Amino acid sequence: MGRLIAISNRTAADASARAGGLAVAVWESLTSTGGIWFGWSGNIVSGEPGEPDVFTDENVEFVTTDFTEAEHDGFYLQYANRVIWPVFHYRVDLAHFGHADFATYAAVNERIAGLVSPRLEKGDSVWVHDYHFLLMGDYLRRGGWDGPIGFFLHIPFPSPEVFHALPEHETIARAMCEYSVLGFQSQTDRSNFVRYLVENYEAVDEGDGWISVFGRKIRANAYPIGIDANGFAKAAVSERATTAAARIGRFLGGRNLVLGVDRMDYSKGLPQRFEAVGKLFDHFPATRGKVSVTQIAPPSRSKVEEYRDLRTQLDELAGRINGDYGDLDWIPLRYLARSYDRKELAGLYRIARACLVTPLRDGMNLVAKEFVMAQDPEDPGVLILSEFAGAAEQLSDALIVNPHDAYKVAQTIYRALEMPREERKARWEKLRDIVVDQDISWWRLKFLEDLSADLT
Ligand code: ADQ
Repeated sequence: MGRLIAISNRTAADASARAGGLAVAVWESLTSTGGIWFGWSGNIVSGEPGEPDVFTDENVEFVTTDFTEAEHDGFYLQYANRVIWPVFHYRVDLAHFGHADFATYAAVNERIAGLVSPRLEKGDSVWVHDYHFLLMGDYLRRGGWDGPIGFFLHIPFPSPEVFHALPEHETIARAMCEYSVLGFQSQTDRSNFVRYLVENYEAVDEGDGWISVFGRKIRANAYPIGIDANGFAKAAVSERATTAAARIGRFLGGRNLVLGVDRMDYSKGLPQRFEAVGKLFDHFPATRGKVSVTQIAPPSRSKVEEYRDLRTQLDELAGRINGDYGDLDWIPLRYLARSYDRKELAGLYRIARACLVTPLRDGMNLVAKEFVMAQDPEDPGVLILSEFAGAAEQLSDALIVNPHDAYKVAQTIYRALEMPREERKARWEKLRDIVVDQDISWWRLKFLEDLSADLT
């Protein structure tokens, strides 16, 4: 394979950002082949953006550009995060549609494509990431590039009926079909996309991922993203992890820990989860005083109104549950609105008796996989996983729940707490095998193999 050219909203230009899943995978791919990584610098400027910042680290060149205030607002805050994000997570009710914002979204895709096109050389492969750049392939084709372009969608692709709510659905779908390979997190997402093309544009699913549509053939497959599984298992027994576990252990005082770890986002189902916790203490009185639920949820996108509203809602719900059930020496539901270092999180996962991963919709959900890898093989905790997380397709040996059914979630938490060690071990071993086999390197190689097949 020749050079790899990656495009994502944020890059790992700052070495400390290379700890996250996506950043690690893209960085590994780029260093193994050499290449260029394009994206936003993270800066917002009041005038014109000026020349991009170009620098090299190892054999990777970074090309990052500032956004103007209008671009940051229309492209990032509005169209990406207040239109695509809610619609793709089935929350059409939260979308704020606006033609002007779509125009800015398209203009940013076009401007960044304009930085990429002149730097492309024969033999290169382009890999575009996520919902910020759905139109990138189209602009690169218009710029004259006819080599392979892959696209990976980190978030769900909604059912055709929901996708139709997007006023620009046809423009977006046609642009997506300019990619050579389209990657989705799950079979559900892939079949939603294909069904949309079949129902609207007489596409034909040719098998083995191939689809004929708009007079050409493209490839669409599910490539479930993984984590650095062995690295995470090591992190869970590091000194930092053990110290974090000991700190929370002092607070627990022998009680069982039920843990949640999420970015504070309405797709993660946090109010519904808190309601289920209330039902746990209500319907299963044996848990009162014996279980401590801790939810870690650092605020994200706090410039967006819906995210500020969520924060208020969670504060109220947690306050009410603690008011109703708490006692002088027991806080039933602790909610920490901050982030923790990866090793500290690993230590917390390891000490938890159960982990609540109950999003209403999620592309994959890496927390579920991290929790699995952090467990003590001799005494593992139980994963409670939403049927609406992409991870549920792979992790079917978790306790699978419908996050909207608060009573059932409460009952499942109780079941997890009562589960005999033998059953916990048997379930965990199956989960671990999948997370180890289908790790981050497996994901990257599987995608790049299909992308390079397009070169022949
Ligand atoms: P996210 O929506 O961010 O990712 P997720 O997959 O769970 O969701 O990844 C979150 C990451 O942030 C995990 O690595 C987790 O450890 C970390 N994290 C969460 N809370 C934290 C905290 N309090 N402190 C520190 N770290 C924290 C998007 C999609 C997902 C998809 C990923 C990758 O929405 O569906 O799985 O991209 O493709």
